[in-house]
Amino acid sequence: MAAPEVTHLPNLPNDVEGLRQSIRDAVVRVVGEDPRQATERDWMEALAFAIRERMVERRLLTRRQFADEDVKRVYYLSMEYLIGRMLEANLRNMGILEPARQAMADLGVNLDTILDLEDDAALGNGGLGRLAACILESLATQGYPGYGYGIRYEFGMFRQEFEPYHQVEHPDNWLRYGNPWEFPRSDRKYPIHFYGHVVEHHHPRGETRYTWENGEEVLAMAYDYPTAGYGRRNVNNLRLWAAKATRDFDLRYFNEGDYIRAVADKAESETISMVLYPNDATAIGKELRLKQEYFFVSASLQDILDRHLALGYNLDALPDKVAIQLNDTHPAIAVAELMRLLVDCHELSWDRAWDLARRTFAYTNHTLMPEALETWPVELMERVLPRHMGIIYQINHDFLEQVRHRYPGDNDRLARLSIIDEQNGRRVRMAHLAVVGSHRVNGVAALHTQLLQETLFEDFYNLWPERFVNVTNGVTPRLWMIQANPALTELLGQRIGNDWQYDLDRLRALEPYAHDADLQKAFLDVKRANKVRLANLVRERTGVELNPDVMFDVQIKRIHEYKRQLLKLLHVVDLYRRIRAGEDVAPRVVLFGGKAAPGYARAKGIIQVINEVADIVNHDPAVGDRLKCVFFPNYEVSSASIIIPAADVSEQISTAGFEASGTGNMKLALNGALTIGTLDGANIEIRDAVGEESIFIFGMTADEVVEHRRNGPNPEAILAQQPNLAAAVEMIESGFFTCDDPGTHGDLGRYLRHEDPFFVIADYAAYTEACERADTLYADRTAWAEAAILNVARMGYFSIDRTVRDYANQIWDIIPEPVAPSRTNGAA
Ligand code: CJB
Repeated sequence: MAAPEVTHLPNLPNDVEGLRQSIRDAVVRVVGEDPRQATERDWMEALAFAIRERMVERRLLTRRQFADEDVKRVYYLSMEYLIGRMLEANLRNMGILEPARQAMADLGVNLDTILDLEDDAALGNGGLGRLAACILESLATQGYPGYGYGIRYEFGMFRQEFEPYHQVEHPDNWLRYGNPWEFPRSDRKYPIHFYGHVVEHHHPRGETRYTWENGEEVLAMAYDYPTAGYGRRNVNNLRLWAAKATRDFDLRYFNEGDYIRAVADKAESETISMVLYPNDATAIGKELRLKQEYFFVSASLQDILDRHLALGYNLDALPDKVAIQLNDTHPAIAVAELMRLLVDCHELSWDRAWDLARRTFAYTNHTLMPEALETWPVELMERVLPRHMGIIYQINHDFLEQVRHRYPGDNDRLARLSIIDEQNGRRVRMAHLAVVGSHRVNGVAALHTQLLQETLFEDFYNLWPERFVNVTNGVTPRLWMIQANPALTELLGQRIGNDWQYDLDRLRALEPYAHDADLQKAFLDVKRANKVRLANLVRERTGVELNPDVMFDVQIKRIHEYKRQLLKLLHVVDLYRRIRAGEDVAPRVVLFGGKAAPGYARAKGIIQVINEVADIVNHDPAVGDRLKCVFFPNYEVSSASIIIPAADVSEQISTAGFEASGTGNMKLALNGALTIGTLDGANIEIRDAVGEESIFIFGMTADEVVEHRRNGPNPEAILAQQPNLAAAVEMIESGFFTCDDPGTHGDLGRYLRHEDPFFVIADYAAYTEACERADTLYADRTAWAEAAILNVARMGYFSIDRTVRDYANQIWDIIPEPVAPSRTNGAA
């Protein structure tokens, strides 16, 4: 037993005086600057250090309690965490935002200015990465023992600029000034192996054993990011891995005498964690990507097993003490890696290891898009991860035996189910590996889960129906309401108190006041103030003036054909033409935001044409305030929190059957925007929750989309019957909006007229009709306010806290373990 003074944890004060002291000390002791000369950035760092020492204190208390209570832990494996800024979120969740504001003011520093200096941590592409960040925040908030694992990319999501119309990508050097939130753990390093070959060792009376020899080794080093729960003392941890060259590496190469090459090779081996691939819902297929996936999975599993054993559990207890969630197929190689660790390193029998692995893993699917389904050429897998290829063959062999017994003679079914796709040049289907190796598989919205069962995983569903569950996505109200929308938070507090912050269903208490004229007025005033805030930001970023008294119609999300930014753009062009023709149209601001994958030419073309249209529309004196079109540059978490509270209308207009869930739809609706949407993803559940009168549904259903495709779509015939739409397409393709080469958009015209793979043309009439319904309601301010208030009141289901409880109960079998106040040595 260590002496009490060794095991004692500090107990830092959280009042204004205590914080002021810590911050002032940190300027000197950590930042190394004289408080008389400290810059705003120095104060920002000092503040971050003062918070992080308090966070780590609670982190250690949380960890002690979890160890004492023998809890089961969940580990979330994700290639992406789209966190955004951390300073304000940490201050809020630690419950010290207001004392810190005062402490900073006492030191002569304005907290809001400081908050604005921080770069976003953008270690993700879009919905999938943001969901992961919301889940971690909720795990801590609800007191669940839950940990994230991922990659500490040196360069996150690229910064988007327009030059002048097309997207140009700039590197996101988010770590250039260091990062006060991370704890580098130089003692937490694991070797990660690539290439080489496998040697078989035959034992006369036992199983054959395998060793993986030669090849290259990189080290994965841990960086910890404490994650604080809101209104609780629990602080969990996000552990991100960075690649470091091994010492061996140094010796081997440096001794050969080519010093410069040796240094270059060392740097090369560290590129594994260098950059996030900026692709959303498309498989990348590059060797480096496979290495990234294996790198973080192997390090995480080694760490999980180490902790499990260090806590004194044996390996047979793994599924009782550990749940591992695979966030999409990116970490699916974990199934083979855990088998390797258990069988090759811990010498368990194959069957025992397989039973443990399957009961430990669960897999979330986030998309049905075929191009997103990762498959790796067998040849590549054999070269990079030879042992894993052997393990996958063995898993597949055992699995197909099972199928053969269940469906004798059904070879087509075997081929469809096999983990190896023999049709397309022999590839490993990572989604199949994930399903076979998991005890639960979930989709992220009711429709998505249903479609998974009926299409992508139909054969698996028939085999193991009990494995499939739905867990509809959610969003954290801490970021997406309390932080993003302080004015509405305040209003809610005055009317219904603050219980909704912990239990979002309590928003329902607002329902009886939806007709209340005072509330309606206050609600509309809040919305207007948020629109002014956004208009200021838009002016600063783009120079465009927006009138806060017209409808703000917002489509913010990754640029994808299936998300149909082109549908919205055709509407803009249609309105513009009608305004020029002297028609009276309801005024609106249309705001787009989102990034295109750098290699996705069609998506980049969509950005370009939106910017070109915007430029003409916004400068045409005949238009004035009746129509403005803005492409907000570099859409990211921090700008989302300004845009979302200002939206009147939320565009959720994907081709039905393609958007797995959407979460932007939830954030916007929670902030009082009314949705114009298709019956796709979670829009269906949003409609069920808010009621038909608070949402504008339009367009083909997922079944109708399938039917329409089967019948052979004919966009030209539709165009012939819709003169407004035809005129809009013509205007674009004729070069009306391009200043240089009028032929630029001919291709886009051909695409819409002859291909239209996502049925923009087929859904256009229904879409504009839905927009008109929205215009009519918007013109009636009372009716609009009532619908929007009801919308907010009924969004409780879409809290990430409900999502996380669904995972905990249906999949992970874990329970909350709130950190007891007494454990905090009396700290508040
Ligand atoms: N999603 O963001 C991504 N990236 C992918 O590679 C695949 C799917 C999105 O995940 C979100 C969270 O589940 C969903 O809401 C969204 O519909 C889906 O496109």
